[in-house]
Amino acid sequence: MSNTVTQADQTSVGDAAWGTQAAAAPSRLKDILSLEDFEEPARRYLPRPIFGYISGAVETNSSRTANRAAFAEYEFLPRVLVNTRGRHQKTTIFGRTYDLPFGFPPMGGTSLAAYMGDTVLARAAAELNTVMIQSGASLMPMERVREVGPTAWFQAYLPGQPEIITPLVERAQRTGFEVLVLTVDVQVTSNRENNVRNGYSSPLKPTPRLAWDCMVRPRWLLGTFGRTLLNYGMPHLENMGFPRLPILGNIERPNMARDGLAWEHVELMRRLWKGKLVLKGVLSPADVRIARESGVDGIMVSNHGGRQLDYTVAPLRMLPAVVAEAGDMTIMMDSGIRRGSDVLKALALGAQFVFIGRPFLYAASIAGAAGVHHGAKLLRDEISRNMAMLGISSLAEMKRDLLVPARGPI
Ligand code: FNR
Ligand code: LAC
Repeated sequence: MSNTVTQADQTSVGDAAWGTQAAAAPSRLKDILSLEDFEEPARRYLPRPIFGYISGAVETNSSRTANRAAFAEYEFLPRVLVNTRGRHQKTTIFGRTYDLPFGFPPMGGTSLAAYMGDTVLARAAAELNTVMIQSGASLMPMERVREVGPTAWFQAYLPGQPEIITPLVERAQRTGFEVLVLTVDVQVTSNRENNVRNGYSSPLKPTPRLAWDCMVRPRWLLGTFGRTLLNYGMPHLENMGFPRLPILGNIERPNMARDGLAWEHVELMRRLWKGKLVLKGVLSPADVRIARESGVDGIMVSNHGGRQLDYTVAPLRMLPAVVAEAGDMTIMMDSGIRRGSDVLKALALGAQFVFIGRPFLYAASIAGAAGVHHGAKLLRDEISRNMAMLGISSLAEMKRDLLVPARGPI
């Protein structure tokens, strides 16, 4: 990779390892200068229904748009003449110290978009010493992902049925995950008109249109899907708590009564699960309080990347109120983060860790592990540069007084 791609900050900790990854980045990544730049090559690589599923949101896309807009509501108030040559991004959550303040959130269908996507992301996260969360809607058995990803967490999709909850929680426990994430903002399938328009469904229905959409993406057809079929056979939903279900076929998913999931089931999970328990998709401070009282260890403040309830408030805007109710719980956030400046704003508003979804899935699609490492390096360099210009050497110093409301009174 040429020097024009990023100006790596040579002063910060751990640069030797990053240098190796940078040298290995293939030339097709040379024009990718920011996380947003992964989207266009991914659109050209992926079949239309799959790209549409990843990039899409719900109904009017208001939440997805507002997630990005929220970051512009805050500006930096930097401090100067501070020696930051020893700056680093080490972040401790749940008793483990990671090298980065950002990780990869759960994304269903990852291994359909990227060859071995779940293990690629899990392994890359371990190499980067950060967190990857395997989705319950993933296409590789959790046991295999955990084997290559010692820093991976598992995210469950569960209905309000103890007979489904108990075996899945026990399986994740046996597999050795230390953190279990329960996603609570998918009570029902959301109204994703873009999926209907683009011909996406899960499982995918074999139609002439789907065949055509795949044929016009030969690199994906051979390099991702064909290669998967050849080496591993048809991908299946493996971790949903119902029998394995192929990702392609004229089959319906078993109907899971997720709208019956309630706090009593969180209490059941709390009794069963010995590790850290996290709820993903909580936004209301009232729910944060109940979570705290129920013995939950962490909250991911999230609106699912704007993919569930349209017009749901942008998570960034709820952070201060959530933190006020959090007690000892760990507060994490995702939805709309694309820049190092976004990460730093979320940390200033009280998040201890953040996750970035779509860009890292695109990165894994178009360039596998090298793409994921390249994306992580871009973001890590942005954070490092911004830390120097803000006058901070550790992320614990990224406090609210380094922000001002955009265009508002100071
Ligand atoms: C998701 N997300 C998600 N969340 C979850 O809890 N379980 C899941 O299986 C999925 N699946 C999924 C698939 C795809 C393709 C995307 C893009 C997202 C939501 C995800 O974890 C995260 O909350 C958002 O992606 C964060 O927003 P950004 O960074 O994509 O804007
Ligand atoms: C999604 C589901 C899998 O966001 O959570 O597509």
